[in-house]
Amino acid sequence: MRSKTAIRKPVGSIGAVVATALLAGACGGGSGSSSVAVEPEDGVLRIVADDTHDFDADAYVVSAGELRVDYVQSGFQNHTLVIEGIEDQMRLEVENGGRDSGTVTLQPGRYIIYCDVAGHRDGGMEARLLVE
Ligand SMILES: [Cu+2]
Repeated sequence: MRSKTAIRKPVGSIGAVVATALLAGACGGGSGSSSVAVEPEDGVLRIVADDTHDFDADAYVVSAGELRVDYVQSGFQNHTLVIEGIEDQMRLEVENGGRDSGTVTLQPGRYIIYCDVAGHRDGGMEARLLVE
């Protein structure tokens, strides 16, 4: 995990640029989401879903402890967001351009986030969540 320091903390600008770039490129379609790790901005981790059954990044990097997640659907379909193994702690649900947010408390480790709508995870709707 120590090698992660290079993309640590200048909270704000880097994440904003990455998120903007990902949104701008979101029409590329398919499973080709960026492998860039996205970090929270101002303590809020923003995750965007669309109608390609994919999240806006392959990996999200956050600090241990309480995390606020803001989940946005830029398309129309119904999607959820849960964390594997602790699905009971937080379940966000969006559709039709909407958003949902929630808070979860995380121990350090490697997690998988996914959408639990039938067939979506099998279609590639999962991503890594690294908690440092
Ligand atoms: Cu989904």
